[in-house]
Amino acid sequence: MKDYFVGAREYFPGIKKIQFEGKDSKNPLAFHYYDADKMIGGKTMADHLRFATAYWHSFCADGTDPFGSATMDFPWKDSDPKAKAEKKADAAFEFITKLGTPYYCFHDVDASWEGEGAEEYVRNYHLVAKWLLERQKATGVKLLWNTSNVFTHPRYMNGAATNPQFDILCRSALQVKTSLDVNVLLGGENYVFWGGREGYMTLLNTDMKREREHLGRYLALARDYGRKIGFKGTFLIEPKPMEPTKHQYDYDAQTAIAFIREFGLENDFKCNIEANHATLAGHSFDHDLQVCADNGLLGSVDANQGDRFNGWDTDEFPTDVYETTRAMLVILRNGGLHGGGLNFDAKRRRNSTDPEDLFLAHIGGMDAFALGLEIAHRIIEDGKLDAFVKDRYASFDAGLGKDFEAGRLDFQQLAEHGLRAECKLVSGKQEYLNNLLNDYLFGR
Ligand code: XUL
Ligand code: CO
Repeated sequence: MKDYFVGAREYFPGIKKIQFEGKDSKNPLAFHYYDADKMIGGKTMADHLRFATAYWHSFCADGTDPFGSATMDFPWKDSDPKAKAEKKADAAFEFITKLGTPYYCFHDVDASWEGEGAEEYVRNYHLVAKWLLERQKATGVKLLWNTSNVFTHPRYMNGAATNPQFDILCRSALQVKTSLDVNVLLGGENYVFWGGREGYMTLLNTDMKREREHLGRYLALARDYGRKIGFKGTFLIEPKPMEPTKHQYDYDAQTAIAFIREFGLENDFKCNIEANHATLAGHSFDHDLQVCADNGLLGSVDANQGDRFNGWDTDEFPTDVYETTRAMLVILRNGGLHGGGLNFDAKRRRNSTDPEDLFLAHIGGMDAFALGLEIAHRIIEDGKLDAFVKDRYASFDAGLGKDFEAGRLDFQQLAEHGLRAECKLVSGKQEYLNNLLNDYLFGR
């Protein structure tokens, strides 16, 4: 990555390129654990973690919440939407290159703007895509994924691909098609569908079967279009159980995978797992990652964390090393993220208003995942945890247990063995394993 692209002006003055200074450094604007070039198990940290900056939280979310107005004073604000978009692109690339995430992600309307009507929307987006391409070429920053925001505009209040009005389904298809065109231009490695309004508020007004079939057909058609124009990456479905819609069709990883299989999309689609979406569904982050890994459908990750004391999507930066370690265990055992990455779908708190707070937030997230990577690697190398789990299933590695796994026994034979089965109580040893994990975390 080139040092940094500076547009017409510097948007984060006084902040230099963030360097790795090690764990003894007292400099908060430095990495203490993320050392991009450090080799871990044959790959650099950068290649393991494939970090991405999210355009929407970092350069668009101005601190507005349901109870208060904007708190962030973005120096790229401008009453002219075109000038604002161009300044925002400069600010974004300055930030990304100073921070050093190799990738970025965006929604159409994060980087561009709606304008007056559908044709202008398409024109604006192509113009912005040209600016983004120039900045990608100047810096070496790459596009992990883009997506279409088909949930904010009032026209999508009843959904996009699952809207009961065909016209609105088509209007959203225009956005997805344009985003795919832009993706191919920018060499995007994945394309995301998050169905924030694909679901229902009440069954009293909803034909769920028809809506899900529309979504399945729509995704297949988008896939066909993408392949036709040369998109070689992976399509990703990002599950979330609720918020904004009461009941979203891609509730969690298992539901999204069933959907992918039901509509024959498994050769082109995988999942983009977001930590705070998993917890909102009542699962741990590593649970949803493991479900995808077990199905060969772990595509990419939206790296964030929720607040354990409330039940919505707070999109905080990941700082909990216990969680990042458990996530990295799944990712390492999956052989890595392959074409995916760790995208910071996370926002600083609305009262973190200093420009440096945006850097500090990302540095914390990158360091937390770097630590998680190192610890998870150590756990796997050491082998104690894996050996424990393997041993727990030893009764399936020989004799009748092995025959059962190989499909050589019928149900009557299982029952016959049951007649003389020895049903010993074998401890699951969860407390021992929790303590072992703490030993790895705190280096004993
Ligand atoms: C919303 C969310 C989205 C998707 C992309 O909760 O996670 O930002 O990641 O649309
Ligand atoms: Co997300």
